[in-house]
Amino acid sequence: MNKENKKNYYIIADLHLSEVRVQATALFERFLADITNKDNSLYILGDFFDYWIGDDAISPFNLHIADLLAHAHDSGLQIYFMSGNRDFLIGQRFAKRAKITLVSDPHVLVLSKITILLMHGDLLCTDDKSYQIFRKIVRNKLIQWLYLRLPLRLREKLAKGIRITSHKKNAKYKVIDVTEKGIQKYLGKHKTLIHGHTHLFNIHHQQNYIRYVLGDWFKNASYVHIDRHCNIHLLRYFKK
Ligand SMILES: [Mn+2]
Repeated sequence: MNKENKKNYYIIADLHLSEVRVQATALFERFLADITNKDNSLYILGDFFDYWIGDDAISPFNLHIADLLAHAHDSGLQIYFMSGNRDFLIGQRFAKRAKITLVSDPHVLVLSKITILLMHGDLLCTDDKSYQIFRKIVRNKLIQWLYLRLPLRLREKLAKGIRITSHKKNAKYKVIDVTEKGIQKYLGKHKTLIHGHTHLFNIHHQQNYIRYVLGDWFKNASYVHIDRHCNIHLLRYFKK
C-alpha cells in the first residue's frame, strides 16, 4: 500500500502570546512564514493566547495575530485551532476573522495509515481535582454567556485573578502532570497521542501507545511535524 497523506502537518501549543511576549510573537511570525504553503496544515493545540476575555474585546495585538493567520490561510495554509485553558473563550467571530477552523478537545486526526488523538492536555491531569472542578464551571455555557455580558474591565479583572491564583498554585506545588488514568479515559483505540499544556517537551514510549508532549514557546519553541508517510517528529524551533 502506497497511501500518502495529502498534507504535511505541523502541530504547536502553549505559545501564550500576548502584547508583552514579544519574542514568542516574533518566533511565531517566522515559523508561520516558514510553513505557509498549500501542502501544509497547521494544528494549534491551545493556550495560543495567554488569555482571552471574549471575541468582542479584541485588542490591536489580537487583531495583528488574526491578520497573520488570515494571511497564511490566503497563501494556502489550512489552520485548525483547539483552545486551551487560557483561551477557551475564543469563538466563531475570531475564527472567521483569522480564517481558522475551530476543533474540539479531544480531536482525532485521521491520516492515511494511522489516527492521532490531539488534546490540549488539561483534561489528562486528573490528579488536579480542584482544577477539574474549576474547568467544569468555566466551560459551562450559561456561565460563559453571563461572563461575556460583564463589562470589559470586570472581565479583565476576573481573568487576571484566575491567572494569579494559578501562578501561586504552580509555585506552591510541583508541576502537575498528566496521569495514566486520564490518558486511558480518552485514548480509546488510538496508538498516538499528541498534547501540550504541561510544557514538558518529551516523547513517551509506552507498551501500547506513544505520547508526544509539546513544549512552550517562552525561550525557544517546539513543534511536531508529520510527513506524508505518517512519520512523526517532535522538534525544536530556535530563534535566530
Ligand atoms: Mn494549558
